Amino acid sequence: MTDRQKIKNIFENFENPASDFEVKTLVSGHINRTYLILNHGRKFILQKINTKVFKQPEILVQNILNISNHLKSKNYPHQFLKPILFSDGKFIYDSEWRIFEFIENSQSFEKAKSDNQVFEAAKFLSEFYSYLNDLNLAEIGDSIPGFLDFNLRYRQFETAVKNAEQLRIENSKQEIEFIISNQKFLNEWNKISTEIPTRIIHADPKISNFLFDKNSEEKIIALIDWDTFMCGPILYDFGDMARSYTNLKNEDDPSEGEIFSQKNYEALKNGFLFYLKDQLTKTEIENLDTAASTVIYIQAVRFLTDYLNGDIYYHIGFREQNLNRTKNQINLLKGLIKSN
Ligand code: GN1
Ligand code: MG
Repeated sequence: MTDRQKIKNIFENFENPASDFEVKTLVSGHINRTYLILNHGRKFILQKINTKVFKQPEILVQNILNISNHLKSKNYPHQFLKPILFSDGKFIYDSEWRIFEFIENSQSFEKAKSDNQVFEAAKFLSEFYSYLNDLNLAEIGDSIPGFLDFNLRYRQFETAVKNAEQLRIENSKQEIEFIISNQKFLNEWNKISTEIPTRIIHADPKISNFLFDKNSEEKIIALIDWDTFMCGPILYDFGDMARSYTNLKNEDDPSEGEIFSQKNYEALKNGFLFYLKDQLTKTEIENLDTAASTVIYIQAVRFLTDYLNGDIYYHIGFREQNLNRTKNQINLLKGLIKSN
């Protein structure tokens, strides 16, 4: 059954059965499929969860509910995700569909626009965490087992190199060599990882996961994409923000040239520490740079692994996209290293 037919079924079983709904495909994210639905003057976000990646969608839904209930109980001052029940009283339809209220009057950005914008996004996340710091870790399930296991990521890369088709190996020879000869980033992380505490983390705080006021490039109204909430090192989130906010090029732009923004990196640190300064441990604060370089390195490993595996994980729009994404991460990592 196509997505469109499925969506028709979903809406026929929804609140007041709808004959007049409009479906728009939204280009967002590399994993799930996202649709905007216009129905009786109301707007919804309907998503098909990629169950190859999120093998137990009920965990992710429970995490979202526990977090939104916690924020509600603490009068969190911003908007947050509100899942909607299907007519059978469940939050997941047919094991893989879920629906949210649409957050109106917003816009999002694929790439950071300015250091002020970076500061605001990092500060917004920092504030968000200050509201979660008394939420029990037991409330949050593991949405993707192994997601934060960087050693596993490296082993998956090694396996992919062994099994890849020759042409893909040849096309990515330089990138494979870069990953193999720069394992120091993984080793540095391994040295600190036992010393850093486990916290509740978003695990995907890239700039496109913040909704901004539609008339402002700096006023944030909500943090979205809560699927990867899990327990882990908050330094992962810092590293992923560094990966996203300091990149002056698109994530799949492989070209050489100025790519790393030091100004954005400083703004990120200031914003991130805004509400968290007194809550983080000394090891966490001293290892922001380690986190940035390791997370960029691991993202390069992940894109390259997927390229070698024949593009089975990330959606691609053209054949070499995962290789281009790998090159972009490697260039960004080189930029970060040069500036520090
Ligand atoms: C994926 O699907 P999306 O765009 O939200 C990925 C992240 C990567 C990101 C790179 C579950 O996120 O880990 O950092 O792409 N999500 C998953 O842009 O693997
Ligand atoms: Mg995501």
